[in-house]
Amino acid sequence: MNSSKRMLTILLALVALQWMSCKPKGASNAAAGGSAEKAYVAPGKYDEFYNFVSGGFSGQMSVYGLPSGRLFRVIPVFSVDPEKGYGYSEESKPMLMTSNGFVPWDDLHHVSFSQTNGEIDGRWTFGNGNNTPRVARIDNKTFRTAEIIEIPNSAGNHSSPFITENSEYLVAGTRFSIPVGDNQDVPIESYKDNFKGVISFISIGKEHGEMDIAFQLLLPGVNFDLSRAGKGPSHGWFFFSCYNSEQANTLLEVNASQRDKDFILAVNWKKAEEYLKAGKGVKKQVRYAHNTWDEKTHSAKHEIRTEVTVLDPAILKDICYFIPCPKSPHGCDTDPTGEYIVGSGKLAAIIPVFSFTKIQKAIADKTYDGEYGGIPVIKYEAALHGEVKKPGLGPLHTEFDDKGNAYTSFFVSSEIVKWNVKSLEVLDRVPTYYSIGHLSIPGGDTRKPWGKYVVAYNKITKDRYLPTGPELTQSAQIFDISGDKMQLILDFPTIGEPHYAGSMPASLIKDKSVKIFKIDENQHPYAAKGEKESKVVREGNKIHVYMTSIRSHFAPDNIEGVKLGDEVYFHVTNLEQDWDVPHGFAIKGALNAELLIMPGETQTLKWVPEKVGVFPFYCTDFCSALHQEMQGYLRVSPA
Ligand code: CUK
Ligand code: CUA
Repeated sequence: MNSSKRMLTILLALVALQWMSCKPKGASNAAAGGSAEKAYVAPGKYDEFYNFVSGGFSGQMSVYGLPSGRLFRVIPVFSVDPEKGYGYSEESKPMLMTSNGFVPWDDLHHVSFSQTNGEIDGRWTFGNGNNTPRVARIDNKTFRTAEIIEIPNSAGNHSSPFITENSEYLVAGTRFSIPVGDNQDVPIESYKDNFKGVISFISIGKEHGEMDIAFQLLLPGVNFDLSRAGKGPSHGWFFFSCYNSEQANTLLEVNASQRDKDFILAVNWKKAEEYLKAGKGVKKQVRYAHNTWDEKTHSAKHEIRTEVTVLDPAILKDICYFIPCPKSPHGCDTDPTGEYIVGSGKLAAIIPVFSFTKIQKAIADKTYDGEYGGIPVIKYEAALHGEVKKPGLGPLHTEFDDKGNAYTSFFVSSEIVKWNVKSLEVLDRVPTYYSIGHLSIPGGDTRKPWGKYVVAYNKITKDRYLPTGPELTQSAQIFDISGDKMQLILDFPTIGEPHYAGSMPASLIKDKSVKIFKIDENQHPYAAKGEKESKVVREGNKIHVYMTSIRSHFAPDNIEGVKLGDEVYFHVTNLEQDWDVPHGFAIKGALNAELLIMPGETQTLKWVPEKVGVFPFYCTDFCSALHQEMQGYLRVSPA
């Protein structure tokens, strides 16, 4: 057994032990008396922070309050959601279109917030889809998915959607290297020759946030895992962790962890911009979807784009640099000053911290250790600020407070470890219940952290909650970090598997929240802006019902003249102009019921009746004392 295999075996055994015993040693697993008060937000009072949490394979994002852990909203992103009619209404279906057709699922791992000058500005929240590589933008004014862009030349869009400090770019680094180019039908064995790692830089419109793929970098066939933008002095750079530098295409011989060190990739994206301007980019034909939600018509538009510009850093030598990083680096995080870059090797017993100043010097002096795939490899020691010694087992992710400290999650030893970024000294550790993945401090990935809480996102809960059959909830835990010692104050269950999450002060969003859509501004082509405009119009075999809803009736509410073979479109306009008075709509037997229509909005349910008869429809969302009466009938006659 070679040493790396032995190391892996030991670590796996430790993981197994951890999962069996599930009791981190020497710590109380309950919030101590007095500390629970810190998570208490009295009835009727608001939380201090919004917490946006990824839903993993549920394809959703959920929004909680910090520190109460109260769930406010689940935002469907890459999933259909009957509660909101997302993926059911004709208007929202195009959001989930891809170059492969309608894909109403994805695996959402990471969230990031738009930034201005390195601080969260509260405008947009982004999320990645791993499987059918996509990135979504959520409008924080409506808590709705406003845009989804597909990423070509990518598979397993894991290293995403991390953002630069003035929201210039989001990145999307491919987890799987794949064949790139015209011929995709190649032997898997030919990995080293034909498979490429690709990083996309997605530009973000200054005013409205529209995403576009500005350029892609063509790289050797490693797997990109996570990334962070530089800040302050390192603004203009991006750092990516990568593993499988062996470029193995099978794990059956533990190929992917043989090398003692994998890499952090440092990307000088300002340099890449210069090359683009100088026309060094190569245009490639591809197909990818770009879907946007129009706030005026309340409808999504789906288009296919066909071209990206690719830069090759093996030819353009001064865009990319590899830095050796021990043992399958997972997290890669930059501290608030922008000087320190923390790599976390999942199988390493130390945490290396790199210095941006030293990286710059190493590049100027060419302190290299040869090349990898045509890209210079900086000498480890030349880039290193220092190592955190024996911090714990299985370091994953690091966030920062506003006092120069770092907090790293340890999956295997199931704990959070606090250490000082400059001195590299370990200051405190607390157990998590159990097997933490990501952790998050409000603003903890930006230049301005609010170092009040750290939230752990755990993969396993075992004995923490009432059992719910074979599957138990995943969960988050809030720790107060305002003092020297971290203190557990609350456990709360999450929706789906939480990976990364972010929090921002409530004040950034709260007063900008949209309350209603103004009915006069509704430009939906089938809107009925008053009851008088309600009508039924036949166009060939299409029946358009211009329907209105207001407390507590629909107009029209008796519909006849529909024949078998017709397609019925219920265009329901909610005439209400009060906050939080949605109406729902569902009809008996329709395949894709239901709609939820917010005040001032028009949404459409398509229904193709399959039998003759009379079909009741009703409002599905309690709206008044007469909600139960809010109903109607539609008659279907033989063709
Ligand atoms: S990953 Cu889940 S714990 Cu996909 Cu960011 Cu590290
Ligand atoms: Cu409208 Cu219930």
